[in-house]
Amino acid sequence: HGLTTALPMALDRGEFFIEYQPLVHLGDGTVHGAEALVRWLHPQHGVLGPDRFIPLAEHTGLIVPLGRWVLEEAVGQARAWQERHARTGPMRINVNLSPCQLTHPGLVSDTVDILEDAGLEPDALCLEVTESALIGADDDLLKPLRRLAEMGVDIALDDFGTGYSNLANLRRLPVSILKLDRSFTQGMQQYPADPVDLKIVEGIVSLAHSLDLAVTVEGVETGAQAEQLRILGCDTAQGWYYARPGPPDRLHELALADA
Ligand code: G
Ligand code: G
Ligand code: MN
Ligand code: NA
Repeated sequence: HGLTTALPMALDRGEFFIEYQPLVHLGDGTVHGAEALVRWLHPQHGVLGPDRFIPLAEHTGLIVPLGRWVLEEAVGQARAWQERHARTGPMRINVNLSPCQLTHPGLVSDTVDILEDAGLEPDALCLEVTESALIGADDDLLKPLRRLAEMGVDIALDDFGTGYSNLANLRRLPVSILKLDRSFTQGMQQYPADPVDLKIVEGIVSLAHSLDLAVTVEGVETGAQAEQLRILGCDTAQGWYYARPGPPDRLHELALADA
């Protein structure tokens, strides 16, 4: 596969870049932070999304150095935003982790080093792990996440509701945020929303809050969705209704518009 062999060189050549999508408070619409989403500016194929190369990077092991680069870049960016927004409060940064990064022994020490080098407090960082990566996770797999959580790093369960995780299992995971999968948001398309979808989201939010977990919703595309999810008690939201993923200065402008 051509893309697979080009991947390691792409990292050396600086062909990867990050777009940031804001996360907003559903209550007042102010910017809470951003999710880092990696892209590859391929010299022949143009911009490639993560779905095109993350699976290849996972297969070849390049995901470890690539993931470390993303973390370093995103944490540095979060620190730069914080310096420019001292008045508007801390800017938080969400970074996706692959299952392969969870089993890599350097995860905790790399993360600690990156935060220290940038001068960012651990509680400004949120690591997103998919529900499926943690299904049936044993203690060895959870140990590094638990260490990070003890330091103050938030762990979010990404794409929540698409896997088969036992809800009781949530108590065992060092997770502080549920990111409700986009499919639930789609159920809020019409107003009023489908009553069954409403009941399901209501149940998830109530369970999450009773376990002290915050709820983020993904894929919000309309004001009606935002409003219904706010009434259901969801805490933060992300989606095209607020902003598409974009360059770091775009987030700076959005945050300034709040202030
Ligand atoms: O960028 P886009 O909106 O197309 O994201 C598609 C998927 O790629 C998302 O599920 C997201 O979690 C994943 N993704 C984006 N950036 C990264 C990254 O830096 N590391 C990993 N492991 N996944 C990422
Ligand atoms: O980590 P995760 O797989 O959730 O990554 C988010 C993905 O969702 C990215 O591919 C991002 O571009 C995409 N996305 C973000 N906001 C929206 C939205 O409002 N609608 C849709 N359809 N996709 C979105
Ligand atoms: Mn994500
Ligand atoms: Na997601």
